[in-house]
Amino acid sequence: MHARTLCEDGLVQPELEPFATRVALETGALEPERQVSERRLGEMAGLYAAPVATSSTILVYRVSTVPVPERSSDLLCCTTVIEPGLVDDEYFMTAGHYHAMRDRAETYLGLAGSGLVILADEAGRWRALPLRAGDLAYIPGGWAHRTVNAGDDQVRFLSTWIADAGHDYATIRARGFPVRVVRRAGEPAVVENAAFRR
Ligand code: PAN
Ligand code: ZN
Repeated sequence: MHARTLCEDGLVQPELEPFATRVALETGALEPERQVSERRLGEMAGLYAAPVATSSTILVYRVSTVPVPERSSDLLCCTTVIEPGLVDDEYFMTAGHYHAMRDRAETYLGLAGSGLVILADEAGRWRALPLRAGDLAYIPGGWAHRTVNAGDDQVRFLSTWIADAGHDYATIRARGFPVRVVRRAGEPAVVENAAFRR
């Protein structure tokens, strides 16, 4: 146990005050809102199969975070809202990452929309999990993860993960995922990613 949290009498001394945050289910916003980041299409050039203008300011997703100390005894939470859209035939998605501390797990709870979580491990295995309202996706350590908006409405979900995990985006940027999610005859299809490098 962490030395700082133990009193002389052996009782755990809490370090943080309990607090409540509202998740506005109809928008994915947090109330109060403290830390918001937005990912625009131009920043995602190279992640989609088709070329993307680096100047594009089209909003792809927004992340609202509940800030807490980034240590193993805390949990980070955020909501993500992915807009509906396509880049050529590839659905809008998050950048995707491994956790910098590879063994750190995470859960996603779907709040709205029709999403898919694409997972991959460093041996090149992949999985796809559904993410609609009420779906809980469990992301064990060692699996990179990316969320795809495979529908026509916003995808909104709540993530919770061990707060010292950190994010490794560079590995995914260099290698990609083994699969992509594309629209075929109006329906989402998971297809091999020709550009994937193990
Ligand atoms: C999520 C993601 C969030 C945005 O909270 O960070 O959905 O995706 P990218 O981080 O890939 O841009 C999570 O997995 N946190 O660890
Ligand atoms: Zn993560």
